[in-house]
Amino acid sequence: MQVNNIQNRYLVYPSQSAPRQDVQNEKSAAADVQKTPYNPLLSKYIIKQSSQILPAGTVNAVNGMAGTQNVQWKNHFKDMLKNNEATILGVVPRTMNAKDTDGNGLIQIGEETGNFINAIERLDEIKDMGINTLHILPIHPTGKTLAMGTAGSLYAPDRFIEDDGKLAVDPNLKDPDTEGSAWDHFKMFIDECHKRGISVMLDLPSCASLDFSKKHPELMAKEKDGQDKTPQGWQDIRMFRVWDDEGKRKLNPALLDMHKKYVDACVELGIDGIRADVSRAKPVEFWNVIIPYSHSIDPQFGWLAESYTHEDASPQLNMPYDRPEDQYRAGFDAYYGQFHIFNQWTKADDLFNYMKENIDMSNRQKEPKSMIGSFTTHDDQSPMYYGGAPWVMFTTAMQSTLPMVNPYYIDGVQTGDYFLYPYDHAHAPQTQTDNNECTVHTGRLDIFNFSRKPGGDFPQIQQFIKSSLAIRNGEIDPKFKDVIEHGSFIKLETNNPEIIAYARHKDGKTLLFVGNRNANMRTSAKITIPGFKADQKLDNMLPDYSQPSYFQKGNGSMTVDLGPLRAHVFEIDTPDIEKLSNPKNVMQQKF
Ligand SMILES: [Ca+2]
Repeated sequence: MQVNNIQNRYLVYPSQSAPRQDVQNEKSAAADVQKTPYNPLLSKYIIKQSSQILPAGTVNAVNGMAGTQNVQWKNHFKDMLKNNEATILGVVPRTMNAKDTDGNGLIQIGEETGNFINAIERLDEIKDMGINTLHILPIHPTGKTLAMGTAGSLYAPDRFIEDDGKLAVDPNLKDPDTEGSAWDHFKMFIDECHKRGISVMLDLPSCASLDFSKKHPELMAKEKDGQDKTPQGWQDIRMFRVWDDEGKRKLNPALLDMHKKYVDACVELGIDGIRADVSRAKPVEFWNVIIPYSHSIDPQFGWLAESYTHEDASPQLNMPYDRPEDQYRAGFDAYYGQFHIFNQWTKADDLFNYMKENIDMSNRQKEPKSMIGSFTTHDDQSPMYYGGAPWVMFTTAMQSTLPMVNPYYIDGVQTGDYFLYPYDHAHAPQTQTDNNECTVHTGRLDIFNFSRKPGGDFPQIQQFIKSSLAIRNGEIDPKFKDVIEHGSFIKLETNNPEIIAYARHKDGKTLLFVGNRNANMRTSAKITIPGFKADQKLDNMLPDYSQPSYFQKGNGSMTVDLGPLRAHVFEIDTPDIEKLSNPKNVMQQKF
């Protein structure tokens, strides 16, 4: 589709927004579809109207409410995080299964936005990929003042809970063709996840919208000059006042009360845990109250901190420094970590040093802790920019076999979405907010508008993820699950820092990972593998991609010549590899 055509037919582009060649080359399939001007409000109205003339049986995605009422589910999410057992997909219900029939990226007249009912259609595919946990990005009604995008940022909630104590759910997420409220539909969605063995983690925004702050001044932080406290770069949100008296370390009781009610409302819906957005925006004292409170209601309620690392903590204006270890001590089961900067780790030791630091940190805690494989989140640009599908496959093979890591994807990455939106910064005549600009963070998942379903043109990535997670999930050999989740992590010495090689070992079973970190060139190395035999049979458990690799086996070592970004996982027969390795290369998370 030509960007210029879009400009003429739908949208008024700002003059500085030059059409990009890559956008012009994408998606031309919609050229024949009749176009109508973009108008999200009218779109909603028409969808609603059309539902009234269609027979209900043809439009209900699930068989009414009755089908979801007797779901047997026992939350075990905290244990999943402790045991590195979660495989997570981050999803945005507003776009998750949106039907952008004309392919212009936006949902407009006659098209269907994502909602909780049509999202159910995607759960079987997600389960089939090997995912057992959804990270659901915020689902609250969005603030409309100084808003970002025509739908409002997911992280600028207008309210968190309703007057009746129920979780506040964005009415846009209600399917107009299915009976019940948006809350009912969320409950149906959660039940459908549980039916498939998928746990549900909800995203708790760290700040509130401007509209919220006006309604709840008692909850909001002020600068010394009386101005609202606003995180740098985010005009649409305001920060909470966490202290009543910071000197005496007395927390704001109204804010604690609101968050307890939030936990209650989550448990009522059957939600299994919370992802705390910018967890450092609240002090450990705060989490020391809220997390134990959640466990008093549901001992298996799991907590993931959006926290990175001590050294890297950017001194962002108005945000305290990041302290992942404090977050662990405060009760979080897992944190984000630094894999999103893996593109800057050009040497294998960068990875090994980082893993050692984290395993040591977990071992200092009272119970095991974990990370997520945050190679790409909604805050990061698509990993496709770093090396296309092979990059995603390479990092998939790694995060499927690393210790202390729960694999993580943001929706769209599994099929290679570049997160380019043709309407990027365009001016829309109609909006649900006070903003007519279709704000997008270019190259990142759209969280500001009613946009298309995430996804790209590389289904082979999803197949690779499925094969890779199948090793981890124990589908190829049930013992591999235990090796990957609980086994030792053995760094293997090589004579080339671009080759990443490690073994995972438990109870006599060994998995070997060998990969070429270089995105552009073949790389060779000799890898020392204690206990390895020259007659070892090598069957790569991962699908082929990129260029072929070559292996020359010897006793105690292997010489490899690997294609760019090529990763391999083998089972090898080295029952004594731990004993034969240099002890400083053997790392073990304590359980
Ligand atoms: Ca469209």
